[in-house]
Amino acid sequence: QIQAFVFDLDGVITDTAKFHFIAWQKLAQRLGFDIDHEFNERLKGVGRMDSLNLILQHGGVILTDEQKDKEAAQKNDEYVELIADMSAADLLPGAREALESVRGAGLKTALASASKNAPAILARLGISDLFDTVVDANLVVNGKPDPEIFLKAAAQLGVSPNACIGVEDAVAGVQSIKNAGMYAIGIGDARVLTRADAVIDGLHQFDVNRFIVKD
Ligand code: B16
Ligand code: MG
Repeated sequence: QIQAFVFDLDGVITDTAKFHFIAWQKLAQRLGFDIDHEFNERLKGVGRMDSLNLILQHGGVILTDEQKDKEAAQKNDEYVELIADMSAADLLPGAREALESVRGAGLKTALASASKNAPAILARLGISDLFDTVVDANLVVNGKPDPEIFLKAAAQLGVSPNACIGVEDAVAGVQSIKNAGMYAIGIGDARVLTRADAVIDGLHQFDVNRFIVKD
């Protein structure tokens, strides 16, 4: 019996990837190289420091740990400035309706995001009150595909993982859900999200009744 849904943020509820891209591109250019949109795809769902390491590798640049901390902080300052202008207009189609339908069916909702900025983004989008609990990167040690973030969300909800459904757009995110022992809904291309139990184009196609059994 399904009791809760655990949602990823970027690519599911809103598109922050475009803001991350602008800030990462600035960082790359400071260091003398470029990143493109295709490369940006590899950063989706990947935490801040792991993303920085992938970018540095891509540009063939080696930095000390101290320099990395400084660059990551500057990137985040720029990113925070970009997301300050976000509003409900930045919700992806069907996102609010999906959250409301889950709650309307008497189920719990959680957010599982690799972003340390997740609570601030929910506030900007005006949907903080639609989540029973939020697990962001500040609360976990291991990034996706490790199951830690989804398991922590289930624990905070007080629900067994096998009574949860996870919703993710990234390959590593779907793996994290499956590693946690949950049913996985993928958002995107079924040929890419091969481990997902079901794949839809976006939350505008989400129908809670398709995934729960009513008694
Ligand atoms: P921050 P998600 C992820 O969000 C993004 O997809 C990823 O590109 C980003 O690097 C990561 O959050 C960390 O974000 O720098 O704000 O802590 O998809 O897990 O919601
Ligand atoms: Mg995502």
